[in-house]
Amino acid sequence: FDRPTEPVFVPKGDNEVFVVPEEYLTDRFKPLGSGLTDRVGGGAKKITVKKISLPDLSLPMQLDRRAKFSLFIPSHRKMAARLIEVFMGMRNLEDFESAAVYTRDRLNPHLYTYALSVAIYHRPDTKDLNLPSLAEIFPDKFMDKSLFARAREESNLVEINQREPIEIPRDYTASDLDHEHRVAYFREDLGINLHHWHWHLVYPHDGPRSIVQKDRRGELFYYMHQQVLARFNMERLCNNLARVKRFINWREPIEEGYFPKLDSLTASRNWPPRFNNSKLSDIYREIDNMKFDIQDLERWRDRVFAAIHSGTVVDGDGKFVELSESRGIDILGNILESSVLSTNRNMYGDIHNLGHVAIALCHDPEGKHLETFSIMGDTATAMRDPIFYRWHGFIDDLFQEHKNTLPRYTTQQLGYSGVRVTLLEVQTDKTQIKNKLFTFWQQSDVDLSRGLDFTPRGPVLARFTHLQHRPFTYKIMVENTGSPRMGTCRIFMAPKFDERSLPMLLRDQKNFFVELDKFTVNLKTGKNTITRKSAESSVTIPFEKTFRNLDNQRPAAGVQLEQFNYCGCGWPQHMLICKGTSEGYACQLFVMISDFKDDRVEDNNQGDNRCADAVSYCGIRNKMYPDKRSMGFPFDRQPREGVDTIEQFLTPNMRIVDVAVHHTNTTVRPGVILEDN
Ligand code: CUO
Repeated sequence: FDRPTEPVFVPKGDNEVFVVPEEYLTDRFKPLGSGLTDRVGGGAKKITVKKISLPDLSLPMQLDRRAKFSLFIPSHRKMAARLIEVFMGMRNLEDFESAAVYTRDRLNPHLYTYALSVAIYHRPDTKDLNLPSLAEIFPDKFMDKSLFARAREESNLVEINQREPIEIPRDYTASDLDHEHRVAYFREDLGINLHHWHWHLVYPHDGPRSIVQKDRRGELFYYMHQQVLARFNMERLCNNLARVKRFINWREPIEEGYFPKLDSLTASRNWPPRFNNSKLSDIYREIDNMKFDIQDLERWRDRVFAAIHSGTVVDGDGKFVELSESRGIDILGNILESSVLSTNRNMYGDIHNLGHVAIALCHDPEGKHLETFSIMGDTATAMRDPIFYRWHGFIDDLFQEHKNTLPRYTTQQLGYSGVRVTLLEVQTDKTQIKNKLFTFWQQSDVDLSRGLDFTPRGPVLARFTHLQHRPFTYKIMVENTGSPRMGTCRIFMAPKFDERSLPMLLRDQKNFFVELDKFTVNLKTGKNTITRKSAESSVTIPFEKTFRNLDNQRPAAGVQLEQFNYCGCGWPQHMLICKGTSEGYACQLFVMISDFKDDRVEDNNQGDNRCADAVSYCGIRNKMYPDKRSMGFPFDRQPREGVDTIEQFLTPNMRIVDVAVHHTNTTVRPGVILEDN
């Protein structure tokens, strides 16, 4: 993975180098002969690469080495699917390694890194390997371009042990004259963007069916992105912005411009900006082998609406498939995204992916200027752009349209007879403060050196500023009048008031509820006290997995990468709650204990629990989604007749409490122990 544009036989670390068969060299290097292949500094470990019969790479080779790669562009998608197939098809680890070495110098580095990551994640013999952070391999997708010149200066002039981290200012992409900039810290957060890249890596929409077909992947596409919107909306409300306006009229100019200020280190084209009031056009780009009209998108959208209202979709043979209460959302997810599991791509098209493309290419829809796509075209960067949320607002609206047709949950389905929640509170750790949460800014460092191909080598750190919160603990008291039994504890939080400071109606508020945690509890007869720490959340990955603690976790010489437990899918812990306001932002915390016998999933697969930090948004590798209820339960449907507020919605096994989120505008240095602030 390291230094993706350098030839593979150049030593990557201090301690190892690949020795490749001569025919693995590209045409440029072949004449230089075998001397090249074992050109190593003293003492480095040589890894001899096995000669295998070479796979047919003609398809993925069509993408230029210096082009950009987008999972949303159909022709790129096919190339990636082919390369994944090649990697997945290698019979053993040695052959896989050999194929990876051979392809690396021939293929586009972005395409290569994506396909290699998917293969490592899905192959049984590499599942123990952990992927390096994409922010380290392609730092140019995550940080300000001015940084790289400074990094070059630092690494050329300053000895390794005297180097200082290069600070990235918090406000580099825009000024507060642009209202949307108030939530730039959310959109541009490193951890959030890494989560999104990893999610799409774990749930590829194309490639061999064996890796695409995962339990409820279409539903998870809906739920994960719905939660991103809920979180973003909450963040907007506490920054005095109205909720996201869905992007529904594609003929209208897009009000929000965005200038990413990212610079591509590896491609010959940079990330183009989008000016205010840009308009979409029909796409006809021979260079990408791609042609579609806005009208195609509209036609597909109308067909999906019609399908939702009739309760059925039509498959490729003209047969009706019911959008049932339990399976409908999963079917729709695959249709809308779309994935290769779509019931009928001819009929329902490829709405979400091509929407990303139309937006990403609105500055050069016909390729006249030889420009390439903007950040909306890459899953590692798309969430930086305000339009991402407006586009997904439209996509989510289609899902909600389907959810609105489903029967409402009855009190019987929501309740848990004999179980009553008698107390819910949350306490900031190491204080006596109850029902107040605290946020502030923190700095963290990322090592850029894997991704920078200039010498001299050695770590070069970039220093980010991101939101952080003081850890807290939930306390829940439950009375059980029955025999000992199990329950699922579901914790959500939502804003209490809308944009006009009026109490929210539940039919609105339900879409704002952000999942904070979900876990199984054992209830004994009588009184039970449940405590749970914010860091244990089932939606997040620990802070250290987003920002590795560089001093403690840098691999010592000889230590293999697999000793890092780096499973990147999961919302970053430092973004678990919204920023709040200085005077305290009013939220409602909600807890529900549901009946475990309705939640339990029978799954005898061993699975892989090491990457199971963020199961709510990412599932568990090689296992079924561990909760039988609809994702988002109990807020995934309209409330029952006569229920207007969350208070009226409650059954005895639920409880709410008012919580205020307070923000202090101070910044703490890296590694400061949070509880002591
Ligand atoms: Cu994750 Cu639009 O699906 O980006």
